[in-house]
Amino acid sequence: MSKALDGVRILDFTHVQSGPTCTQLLAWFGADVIKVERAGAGDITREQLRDIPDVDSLYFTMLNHNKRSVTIDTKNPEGKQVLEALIQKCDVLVENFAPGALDRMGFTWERIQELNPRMIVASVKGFGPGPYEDCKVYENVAQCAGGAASTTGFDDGPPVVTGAQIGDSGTGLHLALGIVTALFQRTQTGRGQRVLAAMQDGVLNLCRVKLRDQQRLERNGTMKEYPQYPNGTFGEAVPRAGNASGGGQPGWILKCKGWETDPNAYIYFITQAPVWAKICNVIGKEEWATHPDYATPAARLPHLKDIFAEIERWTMTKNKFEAMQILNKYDIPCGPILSMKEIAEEPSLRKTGTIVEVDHPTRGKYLTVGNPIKLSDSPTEVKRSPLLGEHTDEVMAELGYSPEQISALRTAGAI
Ligand code: CAO
Repeated sequence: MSKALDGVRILDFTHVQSGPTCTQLLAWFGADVIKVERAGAGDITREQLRDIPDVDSLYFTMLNHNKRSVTIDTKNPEGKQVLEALIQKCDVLVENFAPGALDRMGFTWERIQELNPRMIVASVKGFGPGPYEDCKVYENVAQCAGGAASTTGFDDGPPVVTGAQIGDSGTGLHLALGIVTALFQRTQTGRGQRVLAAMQDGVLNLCRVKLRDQQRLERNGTMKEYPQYPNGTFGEAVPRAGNASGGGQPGWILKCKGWETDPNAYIYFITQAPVWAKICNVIGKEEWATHPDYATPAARLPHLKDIFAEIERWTMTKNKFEAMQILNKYDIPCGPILSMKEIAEEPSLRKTGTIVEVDHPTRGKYLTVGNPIKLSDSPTEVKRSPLLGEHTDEVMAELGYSPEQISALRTAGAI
């Protein structure tokens, strides 16, 4: 069966997490992704957080499926020529080097345009143009600069970063959308273009609702769905809202049976307005369905703390899956707090290909997250990540180099 991006060739000059997330998605959609790495070392994540000595780490393998790996020294003059040949052959160059690194290598936008005017050059950087544009950035820096950390955590504690890699993988997703959009526009214009996804911008995009709240706070001085109302005070900026749902339907994380020993024996419970009477019935507080202090969403807002305490008295009598089963019968929105162990073992995620077992020649079998985006006409087959330089000869031959030339370039240290 054909793939959505069949025929698209990507020169993958990415490393660590943000860029590789993007090119892995493109590979899953069918693009031929040629990862260019430094000879001898490769992407630094190959050796980071290793769980098996001398074997590509899970950090690397889980971000580089379905790609080919070639090693080129792009600072060697002959290596540069090989890269030039690749630029002429590819549709997209994706990179997430520190600001200016590609230019220092000699591959400015102008030079790339000369080599291939149809080339799309897609970059992840920490910041867009401005005071911080020259800074190197990692995940948590982006979470802090993009508004996630200041709005995450509890009011009486410090800012908190989230486990979801919204700075790296989130920006990789943004970049992938930019690339396919630019490819689409190229079908009309015939021209390439530059695509930039700054990590600060990507995180802020995901924190959009918090900028909404900043303006609501400035206008009204309060926000009734936040736990600070009516239990505390608001300052000038959007506060940390703990586990409040942040939407129009109040929610909170509640203890379930076993919470004393199991750190994940919790459920997220939403007091959705249309099912309020059912919630009252389930927890044995039938009188709240008509009581003037509890009957309407507006009346409930000042009492949310007490309401969740009462619901928790009920959830603590059930384990999180029992509670979910009972609440689902009444269409009450809720969700168990699932541990990574529970997710890894969940059969339905294996069935859909969201969790996949992959075999690797040096590491053996391991689990990975498959393609979270399912296309009905372009199914994803997750293939193991490449060994360092595994495809150098193959790609060089495709570029037209003879075995003798390949051997000479290898001796010169260019590949
Ligand atoms: N051959 C020769 N040289 C190569 C090469 C190759 N195949 N591939 C890379 N290099 C060189 C680059 O040219 C660069 O050299 P110069 O500094 O002399 O110009 C050098 O390797 C390293 O590049 P770098 O500065 O990007 O790497 P770093 O480890 O110091 O920084 C990071 C890493 C992530 C902080 C930085 O790349 C960055 O800020 N990237 C943009 C934001 C980003 O993507 N961050 C997310 C990372 S995931 O958490």
